[in-house]
Amino acid sequence: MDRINAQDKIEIRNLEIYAYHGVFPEENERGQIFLVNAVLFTDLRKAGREDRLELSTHYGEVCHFIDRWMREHTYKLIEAAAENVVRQLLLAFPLIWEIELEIKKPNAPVGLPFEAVSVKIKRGWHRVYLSVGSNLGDRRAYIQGAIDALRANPQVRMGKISPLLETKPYGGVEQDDFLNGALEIETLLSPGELLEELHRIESAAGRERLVRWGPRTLDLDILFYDKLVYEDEQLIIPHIDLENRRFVLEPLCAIAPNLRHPILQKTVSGLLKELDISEKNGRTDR
Ligand code: PH2
Ligand code: MG
Ligand code: MG
Repeated sequence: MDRINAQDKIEIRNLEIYAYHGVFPEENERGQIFLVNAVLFTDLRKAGREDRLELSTHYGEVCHFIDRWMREHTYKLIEAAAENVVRQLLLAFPLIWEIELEIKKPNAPVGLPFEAVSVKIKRGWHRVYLSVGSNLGDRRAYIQGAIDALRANPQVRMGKISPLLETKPYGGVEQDDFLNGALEIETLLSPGELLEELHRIESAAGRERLVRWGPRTLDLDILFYDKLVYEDEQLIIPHIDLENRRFVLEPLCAIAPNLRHPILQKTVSGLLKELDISEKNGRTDR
C-alpha cells in the first residue's frame, strides 16, 4: 500500500550537540561537537489545512529529544548513536512513519584535514501480516499468548486481528485440526529480527520442532512485509505457497481482502476465489 503525501517531510539541519561518542577514551572524556541532520517523513496535509500543531510533529520537541538522547548516552560508534536515536524518535513521535538521520563528526580524530565524517540511515515502521496457528493443547490460549507477547514488544504495534478459524490439517501429516488466524502489525524490526522474535515467542509457548509440518502448540509465520520480495536460507517473503492454503487466505481475507500479493499481483480475496474454484474442480488436497 502506498502512502498519501509520502514525500512530505520536516527537516532539521545541522543541529549542534556536544556529546561523548567515540572509540577512543579521550573522546569519551573530553567530548566533541556532533551535527545532526534529520528528515522526518510524516503527512503534513491535515496540519497545513487546519493550521494546528497537534496534527503535526513539533520540530522543537524533536530537536530537544535528539539533544538529550545524544548527551545522556555514550556509544563507541556513530552508527550505534544513529540507530538508537532513530528508534527512540520513531517510538516517541507516533505521526512519523520514517526517518532519515545523519550524524556528522566534524572534529573526528583522524589526523588529516577534512570537513566531516558521517553516517546516514533511514528507518521506519513496516506493515506486516502474520499467520498464527495451533493444534496442540489449549489452542486459543497459545494464540492469545502470542498476541499478548507481540503487544508487549515496544517495537511492534498491533493492528487488525482476524477471527480464529477451525481448519483441517494441510500437507499430508495425520494430526489434529488447527485453529488459525491472521494478524496485522506495524514493526520497526527487520524481517530477520522479526523472525527471531517469532521464534522466541514460539519457544516460550513450548514449541518443539520434531516433525516438519507436524503438530505444534504455536506457529507464527511472516506472510507479507510491506511489498518486499526477499529470500535467504531462513526466510522467504511473501510466504511460500500461501496462495494454495485456505487456512492462511481465509483469516487473512477477513482483515485485508484488498491487500495485493507483490509477485502474483492479485488481491487476497482474488486468490481465495481462485482457490475455491480449483477446489470445486476436484483438488481435495487443499
Ligand atoms: N500449518 C502447517 C501445515 N499444515 N494446516 C492447517 N490447517 N493449519 C496450519 O497452520 C498448518 C497446516 C505448517 O505450518
Ligand atoms: Mg507454518
Ligand atoms: Mg512456521
